[in-house]
Amino acid sequence: MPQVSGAQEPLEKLRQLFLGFQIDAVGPEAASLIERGVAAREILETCRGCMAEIGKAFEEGIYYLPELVVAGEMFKRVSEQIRPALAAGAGGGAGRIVLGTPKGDIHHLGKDIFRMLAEAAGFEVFDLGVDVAPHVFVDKVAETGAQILGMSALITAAFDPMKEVLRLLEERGLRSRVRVILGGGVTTKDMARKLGADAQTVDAYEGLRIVQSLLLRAEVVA
Ligand code: B12
Repeated sequence: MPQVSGAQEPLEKLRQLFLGFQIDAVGPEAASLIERGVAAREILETCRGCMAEIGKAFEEGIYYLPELVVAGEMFKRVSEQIRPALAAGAGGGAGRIVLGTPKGDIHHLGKDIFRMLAEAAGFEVFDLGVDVAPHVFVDKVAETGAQILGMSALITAAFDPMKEVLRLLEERGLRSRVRVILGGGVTTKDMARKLGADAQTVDAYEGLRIVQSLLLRAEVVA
């Protein structure tokens, strides 16, 4: 079971509330941390770490689906509090991103975080939601002329649909004009390479940096 300690540094209290499933307390605590100047990124990382611990306990049969559901709700409440801090600096015209969670997977919290950050950095994001069929991703890339396609995967069942997206992009002659980035807890650099994606990350901030640099490189090549 996740360990809850007695330490009290700023983020430790949030961690304890999260791991203690204090659903009504996590939002206010996140708001208070923001007010005290703690970076949104640190708050996010703390909660993501808690989610991973809860996920591990689920895997080990210590927790069940209801705990995952509550964890998802707690993360949503924290996100709502830090949204204004993430959205600071919104601009426009940075580029277009098609984003979604592939077929078979309904997790969306991490995808939503990446979307918030990308929009804040001036990207136009076409968020297709969850359980998205391969051809829907590809149609949207064709329709919008997006330079980036982002897919978020939290379960291994999403691998085959992602592979199919890459195959369809090739088949329809779109692969050379769109950069593909994978994110989400279950993705790895190795699997991204095997699928033929351009990049992978489990950190939304790093994802944003990668997307910006992929676009710069695309401009140089064009
Ligand atoms: C919350 C949760 C749920 C919630 C989801 C709530 C929601 N609205 O999204 C609910 C209860 C619905 C759920 C359901 C299930 N879940 Co679940 N879930 C989790 C849990 C605990 C947290 C996931 C999460 O939101 N993490 C927090 C976010 C912020 O992290 P993240 O997604 O990695 O995102 C970050 C980065 O990766 C990045 N990012 C994310 N996407 C993208 C995209 C791009 C383009 C970029 C650049 C960056 C980026 O940005 C984020 C911030 O840095 C994980 C455990 C874990 N270790 O993650 C299990 C976990 C993912 N679930 C799991 C399972 C098995 C299931 C179920 C099958 C359970 C069941 N028996 O029904 C179902 C799946 C149903 C389906 N078809 O999808 C397994 C998957 C195992 C596997 N390898 O396949 C996990 C790993 C738990 C485990 N250890 O067993 N789950």
